[in-house]
Amino acid sequence: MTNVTIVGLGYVGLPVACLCAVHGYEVYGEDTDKKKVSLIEDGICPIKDDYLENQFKKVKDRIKVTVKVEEAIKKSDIVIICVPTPVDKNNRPDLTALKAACDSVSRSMKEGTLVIVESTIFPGTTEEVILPILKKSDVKKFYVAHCPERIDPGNKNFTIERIPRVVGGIDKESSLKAYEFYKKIINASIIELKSVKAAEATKIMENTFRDINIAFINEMAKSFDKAGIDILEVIKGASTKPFAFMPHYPGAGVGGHCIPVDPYYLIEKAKQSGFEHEFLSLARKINESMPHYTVEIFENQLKKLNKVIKDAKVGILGFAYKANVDDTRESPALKIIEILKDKKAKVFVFDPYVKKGSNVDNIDELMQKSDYIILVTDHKEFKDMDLNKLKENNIKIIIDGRNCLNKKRIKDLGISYHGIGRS
Ligand code: SAJ
Repeated sequence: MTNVTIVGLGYVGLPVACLCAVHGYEVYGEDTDKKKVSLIEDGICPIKDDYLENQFKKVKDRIKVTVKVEEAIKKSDIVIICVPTPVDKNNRPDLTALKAACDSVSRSMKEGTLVIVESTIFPGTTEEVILPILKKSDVKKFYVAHCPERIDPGNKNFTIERIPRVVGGIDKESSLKAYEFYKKIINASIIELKSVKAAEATKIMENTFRDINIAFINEMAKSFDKAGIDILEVIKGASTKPFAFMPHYPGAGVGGHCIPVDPYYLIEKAKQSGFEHEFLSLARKINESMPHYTVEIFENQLKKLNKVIKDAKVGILGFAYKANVDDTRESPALKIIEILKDKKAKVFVFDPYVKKGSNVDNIDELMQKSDYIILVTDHKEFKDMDLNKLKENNIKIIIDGRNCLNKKRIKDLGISYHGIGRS
């Protein structure tokens, strides 16, 4: 029986642990969040995601989380590191968790262990940071590869086993061992790249590609708003081109643990080798401006009603960073709420997926307490809401931060509507 230890049981590690268990591996898991560990011990999936909860139910008794991580690593042939790699307040890569995980591995791995890192890292991290720590081990031979995670939380089509992967090893044997492992658990193509750096750069490039495209459409939205052009119409038009156009959508901001973070991993690393990523940095600036832009639109609408933002009762629909998930990391809602509070508005928040972020119990209560609404997350519950309730609760302005509501219906109800590049 091949033993696998997964270090980090979050949005990435837990799906990997379930997948390994489904494929018959003896699975050990560890997470520094003891609340998460005790939920898993009690057979409760700590992450709200239909697919993952389903998978977890099938294998929950086969993921051992009580064993100390170093005891587990001692018994494991494969160790997969899936810890967070965020940025600090200056947008510099924070590898604290990764280094701690590597320390545990170097203290306890056995001969011939295959160490795989799935966490997103900048090109050079494996050779410059991870290897020096692992080499502190007295083990003579071990293997190291990078296989960047490609989890898309909430995506029902591309579940983990259906997403193609790339692997790159510190040497040919490491790369081959990682390739063979993923071939066993993933039902999609596995590509071996020629170097571990190429694998590190792949993930950074694919997510930076997404960030600049979102920045592009956010800038177009700001421009079209001035020109009175509905950007959704234009995206619909451009999308009829069967090649060379890829639709992205403007919004109240760019959140999550990937897109707003990964570009900085490259920007900061490139700076060390004397290269300034002007374009990537500008794209980040544009995307980070969207929460402010959303509040600015709201204030402009208030002015038209001769109202001011001080003491305005504003309902925020959505706290999560994207639709139909409970993850709030880097969520634009956090920034929008902060700006509104700085301007002395009274803020009510409701998110059906994030009870702890809500200060009212349901959408009805939010509408009763608010005079104005800013939709930040396009959860299906909000897209399907009964718009008549806006009228019944005398909502005067709705800012549609995801351009997901029926603009005409809202205007016909005599309510001021403004989206992002859509009015
Ligand atoms: N967003 C926009 N406009 C868009 C797309 C997204 O404003 O056109 C915003 C979302 O509202 C959210 C943020 O950007 O706040 C990130 O959205 P996302 O759809 O990129 O969701 P993530 O962060 O879960 O991204 C993951 C990524 N997957 C991995 O890193 C393995 C990303 O590479 C995928 O492209 C993305 O899922 C996906 O396609 O759904």
